[in-house]
Amino acid sequence: MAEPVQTPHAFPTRIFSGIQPSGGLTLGNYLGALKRFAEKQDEGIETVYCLVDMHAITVWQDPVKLRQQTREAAAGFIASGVDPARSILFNQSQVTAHAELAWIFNCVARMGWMSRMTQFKDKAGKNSENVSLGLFAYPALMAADILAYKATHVPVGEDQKQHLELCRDIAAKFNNDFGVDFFPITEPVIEGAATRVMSLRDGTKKMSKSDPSDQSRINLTDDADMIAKKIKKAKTDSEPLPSDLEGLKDRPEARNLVNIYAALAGMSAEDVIREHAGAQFGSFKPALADLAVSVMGPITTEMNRLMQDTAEIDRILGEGAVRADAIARPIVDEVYDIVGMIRSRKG
Ligand code: AQP
Repeated sequence: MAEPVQTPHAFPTRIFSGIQPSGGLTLGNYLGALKRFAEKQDEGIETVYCLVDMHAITVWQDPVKLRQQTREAAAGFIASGVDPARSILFNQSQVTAHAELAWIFNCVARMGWMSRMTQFKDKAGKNSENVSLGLFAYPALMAADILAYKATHVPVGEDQKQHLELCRDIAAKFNNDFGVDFFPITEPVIEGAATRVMSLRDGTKKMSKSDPSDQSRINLTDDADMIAKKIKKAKTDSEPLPSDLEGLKDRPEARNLVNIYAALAGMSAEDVIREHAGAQFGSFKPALADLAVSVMGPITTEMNRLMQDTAEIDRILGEGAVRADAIARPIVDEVYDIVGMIRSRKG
């Protein structure tokens, strides 16, 4: 059972989160993020959701594909239950406050903090001299995304925990350096049975939209046949499912499929194991495939329908950007004032 969202300080509760349109959305994005974004909105909390296109270009993006992926991601949000009338939904580059605050935070964050970010190390690999400066600065832009709205809570998957800690460090240092209580110390909200959905090909690697192997993930655009095929081919071992979770300790692929089942069915992993104890993958995989198709099928259909009218998607994003700007602009203007910058331009 998820903990109720609590505001830890004087700031009103506001949720912010984002997804990079750096490829097609995956089941990991759906279970770790989108599904929970819609739940938070349905709880009546103020929710601001962003397609972080400026994060996406920290690695090379083909401009034509980036536009397509951004629209497709917007369709994915809406098809997953994010209602643009109740949540603010927009793409990052349309609200300049993000980039402006990111620069201030580049001057607050310390090189040592940034150098410890494991996602940078993973993405840069042995090539760290040759990746973009933006990839290194990514977490400062992420802190700006969140704090431009003084967001108090950020629902994310497990992989973003370290970036959220950095966001808290930046907020605390800014408040301390300038002697203000301006930014909230934002809480990560990491909950549910699938905070870290793993690759279908390697249970120790996160399912990721930029994994070179399409077999490693379920895309939100995959049809029923494709979903069933990918689950059937998913790497597993030859043992049947055990009778408790302890028995899955050293079986990352099996554990991943159980977690996915639990998250899709809205059950705990313990209950899934109890229900399927002793089952071979020959029967568990088809059950999982049926469940995945029944949950994902309507989302895919709705995404396809929404993608028929890209002008309407652009209109929704534009309208969301105006609403987002109305919150972020005064906050960033106040930041300039706190930092000591003259703001005398008229018009
Ligand atoms: N495998 C996952 N399991 C659970 N949650 C996940 N998220 C991503 N993958 C999983 C959550 O989705 C949100 C958006 O992530 P993102 O697109 O901004 O960046 P990412 O975490 O780097 O996702 P990808 O798919 O791995 O993108 P690429 O391949 O472009 O780097 C976040 O809340 C994330 O936790």
